[in-house]
Amino acid sequence: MKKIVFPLIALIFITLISCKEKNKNSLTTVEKTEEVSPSPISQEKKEIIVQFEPKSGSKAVGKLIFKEVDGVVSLAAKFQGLSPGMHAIHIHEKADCSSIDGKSAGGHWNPTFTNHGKWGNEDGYHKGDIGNFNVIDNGYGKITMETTEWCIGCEDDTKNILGKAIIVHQGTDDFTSQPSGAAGARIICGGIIL
Ligand SMILES: [Cu+2]
Ligand SMILES: [Zn+2]
Repeated sequence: MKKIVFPLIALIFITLISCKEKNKNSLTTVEKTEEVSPSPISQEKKEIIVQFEPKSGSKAVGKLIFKEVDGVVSLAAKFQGLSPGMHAIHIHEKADCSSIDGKSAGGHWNPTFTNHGKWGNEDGYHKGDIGNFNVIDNGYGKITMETTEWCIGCEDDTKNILGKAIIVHQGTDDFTSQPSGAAGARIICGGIIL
């Protein structure tokens, strides 16, 4: 009898421990899933963080946030590793930054089929013509903007910036050259995607 009872107790003991372990594991899995799952709140708040990749051999980095509140879209961007001076920044047609020179993003986003120009110009400007921003000697630059002419994910194709790309250029936008302001190489690119 003793011979059978001992292994039986041992078996029950092992089963109990492994059950506890299993519970522990499933608990941690649940916690982890909660942490990594994309938050639906960011969509309600209509906020997009654009992640950039350097293009055309540059080493520039940057981060840009779009937010929409009560029909007003704001943009706030910071860049690092750019050459000092004025750099053009635009919204281009496609959230495709795959090519080495960034040209996969297409031309300026121009849903109203107008001329390229300075934002607000009476002779026309593209909905993607954000403009220029200054980069100081240490390679840092930033730009902010607010407009009611954009939206994040609305039905109006002349306003919806989703699925487009942000491009920063090596040169300055002269606001007159067609179709893109003669701003030179594309040195940083990021898709406007959720
Ligand atoms: Cu551009
Ligand atoms: Zn343009």
